[in-house]
Amino acid sequence: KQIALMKIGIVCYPTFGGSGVVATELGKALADNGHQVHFVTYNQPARLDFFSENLFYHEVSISKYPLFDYPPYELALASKLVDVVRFENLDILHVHYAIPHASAAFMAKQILATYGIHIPVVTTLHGTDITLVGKDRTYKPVVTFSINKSDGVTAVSQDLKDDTLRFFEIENEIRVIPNFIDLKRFNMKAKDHFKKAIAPAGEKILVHTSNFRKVKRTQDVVRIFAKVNTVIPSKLLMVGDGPERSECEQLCRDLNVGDNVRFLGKQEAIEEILSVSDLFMMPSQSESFGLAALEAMACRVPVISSNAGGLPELNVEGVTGFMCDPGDVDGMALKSIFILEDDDRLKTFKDNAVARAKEFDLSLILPVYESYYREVIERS
Ligand code: GMT
Repeated sequence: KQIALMKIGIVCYPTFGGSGVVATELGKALADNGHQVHFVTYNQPARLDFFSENLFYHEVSISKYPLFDYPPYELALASKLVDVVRFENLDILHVHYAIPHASAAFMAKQILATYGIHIPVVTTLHGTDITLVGKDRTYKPVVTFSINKSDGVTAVSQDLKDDTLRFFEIENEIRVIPNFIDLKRFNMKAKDHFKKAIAPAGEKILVHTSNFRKVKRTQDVVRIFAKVNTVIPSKLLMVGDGPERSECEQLCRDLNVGDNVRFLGKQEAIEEILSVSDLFMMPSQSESFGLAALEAMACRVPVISSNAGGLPELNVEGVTGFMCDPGDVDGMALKSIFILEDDDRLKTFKDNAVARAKEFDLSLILPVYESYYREVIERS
């Protein structure tokens, strides 16, 4: 169905984190489809480093005064939103993350009403805003209020929707729209020279990508690998950076697997690393969707994950990989060995992984967002 072109404002954290990636990729795809997309953030979003006639970036700058111990970002954002909506004639605002984006959008909406301008606001819940931050009582009243005051609310998995309804008094309907993947970018690339350099004797390659926060249980990745490595000649690639990285490096030395583990830090061309990998590890304590696992599957990599949050909605048990309880290092090691020990079995899991990823292709999810925007504009 042909959707009329819209002017859409997008608010997100301009980082490599999943919510920033989803927001940026969505904005780029909407712009490719002819919509005019205005990003409003404090920094150029990480993946928005090219020119497109339909893409605009408005920087929220915060003046520093000695009086402010905590610069009021939310107010600067709300003021910027008022400005952008008024002068760019936006049709809708889509904010990613409840704190502080949904509450800033609510304030902007109230101010705009005084100019006789009505702007519908869609809030997308990504996970940490609900599962970690939102449950912190400090923010609970604001999160509840901003969700209830949004004109549309989406969550990236059914599990996140259920959690939100369980922990907050929500009167609004929440629509589940899962994360998506651009299969034109994420697909298996021929990178044999890289594979030979990493695994010269044909060892299997396990991989983990994250921001190395506690919730990712990165030390479990090392422990699982240490067990797998006793049975299967293998290498581990740890991609990304964050607070747990040095603990993981120390653990590699303690477990005597340092020679087989490479810490690659933050990497842009993640699809090239995934393309040489055989198994993706995501043992997270909590994970609302697991975009990094979807990126791996798109590059033909099966997934060993925990069964936390929305992961069972992505990883199909015994088909695209396996799931165990968070912290079940032995279970995840056994399942990893099961997949890696037989080349025919590994190939089947790889084929299944990419087939599953295709169900989340951008071309399928983009129209869902477009018609949701239209629905929200029409009813509000
Ligand atoms: O996983 C992170 O630490 C980043 C986090 C974020 O807030 O950007 O990602 C969350 O949103 C992603 C996009 O919707 C989801 O795919 C991730 O599962 C989710 N992370 C967690 O729930 C821990």
